[in-house]
Amino acid sequence: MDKNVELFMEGIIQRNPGEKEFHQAVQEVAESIMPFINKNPKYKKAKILERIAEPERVIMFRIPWMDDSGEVQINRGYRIQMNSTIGPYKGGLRFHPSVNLSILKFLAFEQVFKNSLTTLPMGGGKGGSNFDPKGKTDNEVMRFCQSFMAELFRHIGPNTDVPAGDIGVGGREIGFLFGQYKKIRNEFSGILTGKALNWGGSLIRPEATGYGCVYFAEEMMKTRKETLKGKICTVSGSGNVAQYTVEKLNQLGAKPVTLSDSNGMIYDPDGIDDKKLEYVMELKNVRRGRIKEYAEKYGVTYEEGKRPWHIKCDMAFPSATQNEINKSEAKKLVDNGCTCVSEGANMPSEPDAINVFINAKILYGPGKAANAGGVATSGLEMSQNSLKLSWSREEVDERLHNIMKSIHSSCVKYGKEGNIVNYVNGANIAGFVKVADAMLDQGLI
Ligand code: NDP
Ligand code: 2IT
Repeated sequence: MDKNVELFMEGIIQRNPGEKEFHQAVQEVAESIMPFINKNPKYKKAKILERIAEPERVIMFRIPWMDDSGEVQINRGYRIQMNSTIGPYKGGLRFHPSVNLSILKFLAFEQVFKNSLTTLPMGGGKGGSNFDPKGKTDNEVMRFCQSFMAELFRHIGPNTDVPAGDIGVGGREIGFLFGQYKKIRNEFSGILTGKALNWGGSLIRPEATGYGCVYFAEEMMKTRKETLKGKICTVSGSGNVAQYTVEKLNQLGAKPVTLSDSNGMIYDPDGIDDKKLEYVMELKNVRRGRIKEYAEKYGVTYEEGKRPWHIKCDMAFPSATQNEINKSEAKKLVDNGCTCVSEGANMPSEPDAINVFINAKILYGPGKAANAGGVATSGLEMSQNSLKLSWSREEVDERLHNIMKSIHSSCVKYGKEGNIVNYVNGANIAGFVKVADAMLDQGLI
């Protein structure tokens, strides 16, 4: 490791003990940025990298609520307000039992660079709780969301901090959270994105992360004069991002063949077509069942406890969670002929896996670039809320598509190495420059 990165990481590890996901995310960025900073001493002198890795504010709070049997439950809530230099804090809320400070700080840190790449005026934040929505009734989820917002409301606002969904937070949860905010503040304003259409939401926001991730893959493939037509694609997860990744892959003539959840994966060599996707959406979004049922319904393979990376494919779309591709899985993908990985999830590839992709010179689009379509469309939802207007499906989709093309161009601008593009360096440097320059403009903040 570069000596400067090593010294910098020593400080990070000392100040943030035990936060391994946060260390991982910061180190990846530091490795990309350090050579750039060394060539541009103004950033070094102002200690921008050190400042950018320190959250502006961390909020942690108690969430007491009562379950259906009358028992008191206590969860922990968080909001990491990481950086507001180029706009209000913006980023999702995650409800998952694994949620802790390290995971939310890594996500908030990534969000700063991602939001900068979108071209829209959004700072970075992330929040959530160790609450597990699985197996809870709608009433329990509602009471939890109300208690969560009973504290969060004082820290957010349309010009301060605008949360949205992430793992475990979809339309249902955003509805309960919005209702509670409106009641406490007596104010109808765009304090969350991912709202339903009839109370301030935007068309295409549910689709945006998956669609954007496929648009990004399309741009990467164009650099090698390739299209998605006929490409066999592995997809992990089966939630919001995975579902709309599959939908867009089908629209572009590719063939998605896998999906997964935390219990296992299904492999459907004939392809997960629109009809089967409709079944998945009903299974996951309405019945909230397990992906195993897909295998039973369509008579295909189900592998308990497995992830899909051993299945032969041309392109891979990790869309479940962090660190879901390790080094040997990355090798397997490359050995099987996979030439493109576009990350719908945040930090799904372990550092060793990323090295495998980069060394093999395949097209590797890191999450902060490839999945930025979700937050970008949240930005479009905020614009529509401010204008008190709603744009058509076509208009939002076209804006999303153009933003993904522009993110791709920024990655090429900053990541070109000879005749290949290092999208990791490209995304990190492009995301950094905009925020760093704004921090220089605004003085010691
Ligand atoms: P959902 O909650 O809709 O779906 C998550 C999916 O991933 C589920 O299938 C879930 O399985 C699986 N999963 C979650 N945690 C794990 C785990 N620890 N191990 C194995 N499988 C797991 O979330 P999203 O689709 O919204 O989010 C997926 C990823 O995309 C996350 O990394 C998120 O940060 C990222 N992302 C989301 C955006 C958005 O707009 N929603 C925007 C940008 C990135 P199970 O049901 O069994 O838990
Ligand atoms: O990781 C992400 O970019 C999100 N979960 C979406 C954030 C948002 O504000 O739409």
